[in-house]
Amino acid sequence: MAYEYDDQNIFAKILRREIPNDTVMETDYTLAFRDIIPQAPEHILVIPKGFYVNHDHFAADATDAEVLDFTRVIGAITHAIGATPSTGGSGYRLIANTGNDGVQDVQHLHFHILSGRRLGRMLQPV
Ligand code: DGP
Repeated sequence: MAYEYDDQNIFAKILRREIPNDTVMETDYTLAFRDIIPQAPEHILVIPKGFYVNHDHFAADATDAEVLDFTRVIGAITHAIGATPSTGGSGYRLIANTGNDGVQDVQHLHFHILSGRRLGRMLQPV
């Protein structure tokens, strides 16, 4: 089943500048901004500017340039906030909630970058 992108989702409105955002990094293909309800000292959302519902959609349909840029922006941010273990950082977590079971609230692909405190185990064993 093909994905249908709803251009009324909140991140589409942020991309159109209808809603303000606290931008962390922006490129031709990618926007990163602070989450409105932070769950860690650093809680940043990274979204492609293209209209992709989730990572599956993005992986299938995005151009190589979009995929490369999105991946590099995430890497640049984790470095910029001092979270990367290779530079002495304490680490971080990437989350991409997807679909119903993944409890994805906003239907535009986004990765959460969470950092700045010990985050605990992600899930409890079944
Ligand atoms: P998810 O459940 O993975 O779809 O996460 C959606 C996230 O989006 C959630 O952590 C809160 C955040 N969010 C929702 N509305 C806004 C908004 O208007 N601005 C910003 N910056 N973040 C938002």
